[in-house]
Amino acid sequence: AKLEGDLHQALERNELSLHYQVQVNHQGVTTGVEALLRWYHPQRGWVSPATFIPLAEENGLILPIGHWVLKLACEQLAKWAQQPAYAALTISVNVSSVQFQQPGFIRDVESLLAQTQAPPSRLVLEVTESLLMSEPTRVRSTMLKLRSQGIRFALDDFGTGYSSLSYLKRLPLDELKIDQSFIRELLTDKTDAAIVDTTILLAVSLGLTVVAEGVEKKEQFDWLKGHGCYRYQGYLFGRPTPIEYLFETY
Ligand code: G
Ligand code: G
Ligand code: MN
Ligand code: NA
Repeated sequence: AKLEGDLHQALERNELSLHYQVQVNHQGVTTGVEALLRWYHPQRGWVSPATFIPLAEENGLILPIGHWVLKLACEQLAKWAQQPAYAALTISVNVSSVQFQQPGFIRDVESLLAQTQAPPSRLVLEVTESLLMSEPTRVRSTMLKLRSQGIRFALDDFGTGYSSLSYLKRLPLDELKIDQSFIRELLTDKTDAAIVDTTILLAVSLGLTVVAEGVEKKEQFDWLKGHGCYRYQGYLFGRPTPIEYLFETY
């Protein structure tokens, strides 16, 4: 309960920050970044979003926090749009189901894009299988409205939730992110290799971009390249990093 109380003040006290992790293509060239929230607590040090996001979802703080993350990402996209070397980069933002399903979500995203002048086609919203399950008809309609503005959607942590292939058919998805738990032992575990291989084939034949997460070794990168995956994210290419150091760390 103490941690929850502190979370109320975290935003005002500037304890939250946004780190970015690069996504690369098969040549290792950066195509975009994923925004990852970080909380530096004055006494506890770094608190993982895996700990505080569930609390924030329960007490509603995910709404102002999620808004703040989206605002920062849009401001960054607007800055990059002015610089030819960065203008094509995308920013992927994790969107909680609670945030996505609030009645004002479409309006909020639209007004942030308008205020910041961020190019909508560079914004990727990462949603999870649990969101798609919750209220498929309404979720689909929200996705279609946002997509008509050019915003793209990625299905995050693919394969770890209650995946139903019917979502892939009915929802306007652009990207599928293979969860890092399948990548970790890809080279030694035949089941993981079969799952990843099949997921890539499925995604490609549906016209979706596949992103492999948690790529840490050159050998995993080579295997994935050889099996038709064209986007990668993981420590091999870069750790989540403050924006100032993003393009200087490797
Ligand atoms: O960055 P890290 O691996 O510690 O993230 C842990 C979890 O927190 C991941 O599931 C990630 O999707 C989630 N997460 C990170 N940043 C955000 C954010 O800005 N919003 C939401 N809703 N989840 C986030
Ligand atoms: O659930 P989501 O995919 O949004 O969470 C991404 C999480 O994975 C972040 O917390 C990020 O810090 C972590 N991550 C990113 N790359 C790697 C990696 O190569 N190895 C491991 N173990 N974790 C990673
Ligand atoms: Mn994610
Ligand atoms: Na993920």
